Amino acid sequence: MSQFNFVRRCHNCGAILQSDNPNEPGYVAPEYLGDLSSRVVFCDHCYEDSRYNFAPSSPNVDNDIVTMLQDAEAADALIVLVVDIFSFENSFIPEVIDIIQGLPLVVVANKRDLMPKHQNDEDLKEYVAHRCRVAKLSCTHDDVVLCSLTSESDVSGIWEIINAKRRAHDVYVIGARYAGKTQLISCLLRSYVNPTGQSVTRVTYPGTQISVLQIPLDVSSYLYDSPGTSLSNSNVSRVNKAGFNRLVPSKEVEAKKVVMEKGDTFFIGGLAYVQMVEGEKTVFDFYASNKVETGKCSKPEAEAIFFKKLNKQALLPVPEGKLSNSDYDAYDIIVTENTRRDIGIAGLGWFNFQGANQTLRVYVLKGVGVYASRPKVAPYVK
Ligand SMILES: Nc1nc2c(ncn2[C@@H]2O[C@H](COP(=O)(O)OP(=O)(O)OP(=O)(O)O)[C@@H](O)[C@H]2O)c(=O)[nH]1
Ligand SMILES: [Mg+2]
Repeated sequence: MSQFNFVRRCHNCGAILQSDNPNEPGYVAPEYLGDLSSRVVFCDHCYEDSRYNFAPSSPNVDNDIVTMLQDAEAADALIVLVVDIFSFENSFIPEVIDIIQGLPLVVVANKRDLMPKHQNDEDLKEYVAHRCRVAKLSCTHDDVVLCSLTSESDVSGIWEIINAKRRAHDVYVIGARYAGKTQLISCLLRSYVNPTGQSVTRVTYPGTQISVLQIPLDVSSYLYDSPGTSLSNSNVSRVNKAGFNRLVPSKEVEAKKVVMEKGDTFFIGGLAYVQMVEGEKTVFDFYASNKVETGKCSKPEAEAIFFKKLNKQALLPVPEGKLSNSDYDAYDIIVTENTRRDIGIAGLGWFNFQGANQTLRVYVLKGVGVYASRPKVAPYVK
């Protein structure tokens, strides 16, 4: 009679696991191919990606934006990268980074108002610069401007930095959707003095279909805005309008204390759940919009309970459609550092905790980015 054997595959990329050739897809050390009953197994390649702070998946990028940035590169232009400081860690796009890597850079870290007030601004700037460096952008603390942009914001300081850094070259304002580029441009225009006879116009960028605002800076250089790059690997692209309004914080985020022991599971809306697979009892500070519903479950059938709640819309926000665990990716994050650490989920929020050899299994909707990092916000001490 024919025999059917279970074929073991990498939980992330699906490659068939093998221990024969480290240079071929699906390689894992032989000891990991033993008992698979209690572990999610990654091939070495996928394991390295999640272990060393690389986003498991990057957002898609439009060819027109690539064309525009190739022009920026040829013109040795200044790049003004706008990021939403609440969640930007998974928004870097390797294809974009490759092009802008060698160009002068200003990072406008926007939405400071959503971060806890007690957090030191200089440390936040250093965190943003560090995350840019993790993404392979050359960036220091001094390249980062922290701001909250309302219609009344005074951005004359940002103009000064732009003018000092652009060395009479063009300027391109780029960033992910929803980061605040339009808000920045409208603030910049309020304190803009036009030194030329040319007007500020909306043009179709040469060689592309994209419509950009062209702001003359002198007779031969311009500042261009650009359409936001995709947030395809963020939870914000997985929910409807009502879900989006829950997910995006409307005020300063506050830490919610979550105590977890081995075997506990924490539900985050219907978008993610996190299990403590290994480790001693740990207090986690969880930062997210206060409209995201959460819950802790200590039962072994926590996963089934999550999907029951999810499909009854009892955990908001929920992604659309009827979902099962095959719609979620799982990452085992093994914390080897014994310092404070963050584990974050794109567009949703992050946990801060004292590292102590925990293993956390993070389940997110397929393709949603997860990251591990030094802390963005220090714990509040009274
Ligand atoms: N809390 C807060 N919200 C902000 C801030 N700046 C912008 N926003 C809000 O963020 C949202 C997105 O801002 P936009 O300026 O439209 O962002 P964008 O980068 O132009 O987005 P796209 O055009 O989609 O690429 C809007 O609802 C703004 O009101 C800020 O400093 N703090
Ligand atoms: Mg815009």
